[in-house]
Amino acid sequence: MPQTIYVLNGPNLNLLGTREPEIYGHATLADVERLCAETAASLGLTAVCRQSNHEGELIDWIHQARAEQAVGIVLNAGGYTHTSVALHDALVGVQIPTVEVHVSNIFARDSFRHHSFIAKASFASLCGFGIDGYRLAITGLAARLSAGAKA
Ligand code: CA2
Repeated sequence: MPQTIYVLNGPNLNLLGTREPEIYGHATLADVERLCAETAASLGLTAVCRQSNHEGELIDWIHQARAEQAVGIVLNAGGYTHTSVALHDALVGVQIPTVEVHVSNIFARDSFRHHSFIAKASFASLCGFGIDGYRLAITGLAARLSAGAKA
C-alpha cells in the first residue's frame, strides 16, 4: 500500500488564482492539489489534500494524519503561520515530519509575516517558489523519508 502524506492549506488559500496574482500567481487551489497528487504519485506516495479557513479543523486534520499513520505533512498555514501556537503544538504533538510551504516570499513582505510558529515544528520551510514550492516540499519530504528508511 502506498504511504500517505497530508497536504494541508489554511485560511484564504481557497482564493488562490482569483486575486493578487502579483503576489500569489494565477494557479488555483485545484492546480495546487493536482500538482501535489501527481508529485506524490510519482514518488510512490498518496497525497490527502485538505483546505480549511478554520484553525480547529486544521488541528483535527493534523491529529487525523497521525491516526491514519501518515508519513509526512506539507503545511501552508496561511495567516495562521504568524499567529498560531495551537497549530505549532499540534505538529509537535503528532511528531510527523513536516515541511512548511508558502507561495510567496514571506520575508520580502510585511514584517508581521517574518515570524512563523510553524517553522519551529517543521524540518524544512520553503517560500517564494510559487506553487512549485509544494512540488519541492513533497520531493524533499520523500528524500528524507527514504534516507531515514535506509539509516
Ligand atoms: O505565501 C503564502 O503562501 C502565505 O501563506 C499566504 C497567506 C499569507 O497570510 C501568508 O503570510 C503567506 C494568505 C493566503 C491568502 O491567499 C490569497 C490568495 C489570493 C487572493 C487572496 C488571498
